[in-house]
Amino acid sequence: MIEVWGILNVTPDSFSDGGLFTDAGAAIAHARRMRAQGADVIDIGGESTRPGATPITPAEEQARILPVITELAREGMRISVDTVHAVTAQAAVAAGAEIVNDVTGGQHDPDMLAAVAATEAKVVLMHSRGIDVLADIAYDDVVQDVRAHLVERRDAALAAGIPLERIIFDPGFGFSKGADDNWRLLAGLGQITGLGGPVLVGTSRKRFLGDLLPEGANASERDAATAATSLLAAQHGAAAVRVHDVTSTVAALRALERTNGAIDETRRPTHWITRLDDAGGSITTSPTVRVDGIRARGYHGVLSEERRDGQEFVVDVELRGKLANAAHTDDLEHTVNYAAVAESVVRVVEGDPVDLIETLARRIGDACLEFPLVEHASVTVHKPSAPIPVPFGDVTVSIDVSRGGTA
Ligand code: PMM
Repeated sequence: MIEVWGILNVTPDSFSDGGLFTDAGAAIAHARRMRAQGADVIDIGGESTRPGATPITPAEEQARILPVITELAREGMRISVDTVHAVTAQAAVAAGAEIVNDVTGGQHDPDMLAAVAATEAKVVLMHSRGIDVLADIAYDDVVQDVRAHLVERRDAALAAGIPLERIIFDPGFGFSKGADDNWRLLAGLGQITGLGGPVLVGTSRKRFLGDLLPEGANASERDAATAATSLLAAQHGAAAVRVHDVTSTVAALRALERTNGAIDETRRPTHWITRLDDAGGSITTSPTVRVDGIRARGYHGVLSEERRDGQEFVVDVELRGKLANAAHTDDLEHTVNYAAVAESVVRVVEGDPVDLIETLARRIGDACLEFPLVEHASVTVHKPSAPIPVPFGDVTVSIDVSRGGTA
């Protein structure tokens, strides 16, 4: 399952939970609760990004969060520190934080990237146009703009000496984005993955989710919508989600996990994300190889003239199986050679005559399964010249054949 980061705002004024955990004891208790609910990481912030929140000094910020980080790290929790200040990041890492989550991607504090580079910590580079969540929200193409910005921040982080393995990307839902931008970004998340590192998604209780609820619903009523968008993010390739209510999102992600576990790997619809490439962080869908309109003359049919004169058969095949690696290796060995498939189909059509197109389709399916990486073949056989005494367009028979039997 993807990681769930539980949000712990040790602030008097965060937008949905401000003031709840300002006391270190209450904050620690809440973190323990989130861990019990299934949080993998606790993301601790001491300064609110809410519009109009009072800026605080790094010293005040540290006074709020360091005692909490120290205790939670002592208890073995994985901690991320949500800060835009380099000195706070350094102090938090020294206190046991393993991730620095900077909502400005290192742009607010010019010392941030170098400060992280000097530690072993990971860094979250989030897309925003500054700390002000309402700032400047015009985009040509929000997905491509966010992607380009994250590439630029990644390159700045690399130049500062942070290796790629320590970089996490975040498109910054709700930060300098209109409601439609957020939905577009969620739909286009697959284009943000593949930057070389995992993607974190934080939709939790954000204003755009309010669109889904009755007017006047408050921020804490957005948890079901958060669970839904976190699940969508997971399906689009996110490696982690950052949420306030851990229980609801963990349940949603477990539902996804159970469903995925129940589906034969290779029978997933191709638009499903099937693999998170640990090495590159890029996402690969399980490819489907199709060859349509393979033509060959055959002598199949129940009528004597069909057996005598033959006719044209047209075949479409769609192949699925262990083909995902090819997209990474660029090696023909890791997929199926469609020219060889087409030749094999022709051999079957030109081979021993049978009465029924069903039998022919089945034989073609079996021939496809002789290619070692192919596990499923969908075959459609067209018989456009079938002897039918009325005008008609086409006759087809389709069959699915899988290793271990016909589907
Ligand atoms: N959102 C908030 C704060 N920090 N950090 C990351 N990486 N991604 C986010 O989307 C994000 C963030 C907004 O405030 P909140 O702490 O109340 O959710």
